[in-house]
Amino acid sequence: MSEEKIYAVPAAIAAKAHINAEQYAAMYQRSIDDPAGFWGDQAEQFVTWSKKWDSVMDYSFKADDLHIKWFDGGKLNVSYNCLDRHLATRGDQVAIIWEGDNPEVDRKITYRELHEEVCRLANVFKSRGVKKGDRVCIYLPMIPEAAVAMLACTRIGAVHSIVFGGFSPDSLRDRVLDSECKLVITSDESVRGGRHIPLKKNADTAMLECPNVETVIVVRRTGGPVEWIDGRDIWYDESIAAAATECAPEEMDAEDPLFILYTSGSTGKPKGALHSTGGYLVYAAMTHKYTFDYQEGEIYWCTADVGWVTGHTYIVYGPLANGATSIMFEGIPNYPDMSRFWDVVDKHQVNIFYTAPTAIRSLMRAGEEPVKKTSRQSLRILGSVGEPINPEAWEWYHRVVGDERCPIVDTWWQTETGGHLITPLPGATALKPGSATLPFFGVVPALVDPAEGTLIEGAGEGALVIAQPWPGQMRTVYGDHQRYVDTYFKQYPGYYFTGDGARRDADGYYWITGRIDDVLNVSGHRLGTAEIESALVLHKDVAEAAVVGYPHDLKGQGIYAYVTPMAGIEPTDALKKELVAMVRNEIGPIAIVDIIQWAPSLPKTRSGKIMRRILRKIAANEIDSLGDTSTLADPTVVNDLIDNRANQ
Ligand code: 6R9
Repeated sequence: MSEEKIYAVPAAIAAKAHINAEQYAAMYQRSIDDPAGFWGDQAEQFVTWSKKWDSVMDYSFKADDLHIKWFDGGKLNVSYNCLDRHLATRGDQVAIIWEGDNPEVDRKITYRELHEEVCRLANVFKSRGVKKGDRVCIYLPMIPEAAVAMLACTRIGAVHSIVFGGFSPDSLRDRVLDSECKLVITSDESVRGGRHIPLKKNADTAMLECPNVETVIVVRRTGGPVEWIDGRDIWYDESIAAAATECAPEEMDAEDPLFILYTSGSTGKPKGALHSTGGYLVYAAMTHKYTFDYQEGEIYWCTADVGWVTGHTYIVYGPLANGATSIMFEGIPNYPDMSRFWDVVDKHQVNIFYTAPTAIRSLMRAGEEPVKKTSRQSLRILGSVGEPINPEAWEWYHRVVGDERCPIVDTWWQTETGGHLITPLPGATALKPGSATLPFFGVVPALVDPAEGTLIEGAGEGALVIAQPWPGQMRTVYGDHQRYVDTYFKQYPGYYFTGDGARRDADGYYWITGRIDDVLNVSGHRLGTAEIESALVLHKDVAEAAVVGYPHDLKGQGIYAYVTPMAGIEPTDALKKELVAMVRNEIGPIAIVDIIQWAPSLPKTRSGKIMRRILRKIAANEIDSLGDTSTLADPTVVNDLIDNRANQ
């Protein structure tokens, strides 16, 4: 049993770690007993404030009085903390190493250079009428200009909303409209695995229905062809060249909004998770330092995209607040070959490496040779994020990539949480493969019996909730506070509901079992079943659709769609292809339906609710454990679905 396996903290790691096991225990205890004292100290240590806060925390998790405030009354600027305050001591240190898709192309940007470019772009934003509180959409590939744009927003107090470059024009449009962005920054094209993707063209299509966007700034990435709208479109390089190199940082309140990031939920369209300034920055910096045991001068590499929360917190804000050197990688793990990650590790002498289980699993398939032929001696700490890491992948990562020398930090957290909530600390926590282990400072996880709503004490399994606030927590759903309350604070009164299930073992270690709501996690990307269903029913031949996840070797979860065609429509393979293309076009290339099963009808309760529990079981081929089907309006529907199960 993998659970029996325990990896002690390696002596070499413990010797110089920021936090050892005793320190973790003592600090954790204080963070719970005296949260205001604890967080006040952390806020002093990690962030430079232009004015100290009046109160450390003020909150209520009660649905009818929901509010969460951290460091209220405090004033700060995020770009000042990530740039200006480092200039005197590390102006010439590299802040960002950019590794291009092409292995021969890279670029190093010092803190001083980054500071200057951020100021220039902030001045361009201002000249285009962007003011404090305005929203700016960033639709860029993994190029340094993405980090520059984020920091330039924070410089002037604008709120950024990054849309992942893999999202379709429709997804981009919906997000730009929802947050009423007035400026969009994009590039001519993006490059991944040698392929060019026309970002500006996507943006142009989206902008046809975004009348409030006054300016589109275009970064020249490839020099590929673009269409141009005079007056609206401006080139990034030309405009920053003409801008002044100084821009005073806007003084922001701790609770002023910092960014919006759209994320999928159980129902409806993706929601804009809104993070605020002070608490988020404290939490980003602190978790970056302690979870990765980041030591001064180390080279740190998180392979995520800035379009996801991991890229926000652990490529840009956390590392730069701590004055680290952060790698930004434009490419993919298997281009030009399966050694790419490890070649980059050797090339830049990476010490801390943070990636997703889906990448590990796909590399594992190619065998050990592409890894073992590289040195990787610089590596000290490995990290995992995005989905549960299966023990086999964990062991391979540990043995083959880390040569059994590097602790793996399996970090459980969410877009909503801003930073790590359950994670080992390299110098403090003995590891169990597949477990995210123990809570970070100030985090109080609890398990609730989903049927009874009662708390589970000791070892057990249930819905994972959090009992106390932490500074990095999202504050609201942009433009829809009620949705925030309803989604996270209604189901289990007094708790933040994560949407995940978890098991706690006898040592108090947490094992995340995955989403227990209608959110899929496909290759670490979050997708709502409702979004995919809406895309499917847009097709004129589709009457109804129900989407569930099923276990997939590489992706973690695959997308399984039950589709009911319109009366008289012949269900064909050609129609299946059209539907797959339809979803991809509506949402983007991350949404590829793996399996479509034609369903003459769907299993529904008498009140018309689709019983997804049953659909999940059929998709997972667990037909022996369907559970109670007696509440179905027509139980025979289930037999038909089982008999016609699509081949996997
Ligand atoms: C950071 C991020 C959040 C969901 C989360 C959970 C899953 C993330 C995990 C993990 C098990 C881990 N998840 N990390 N599950 N172990 N270490 O991924 O944010 O895109 O919002 O996804 O991802 O299900 O609820 P986000």
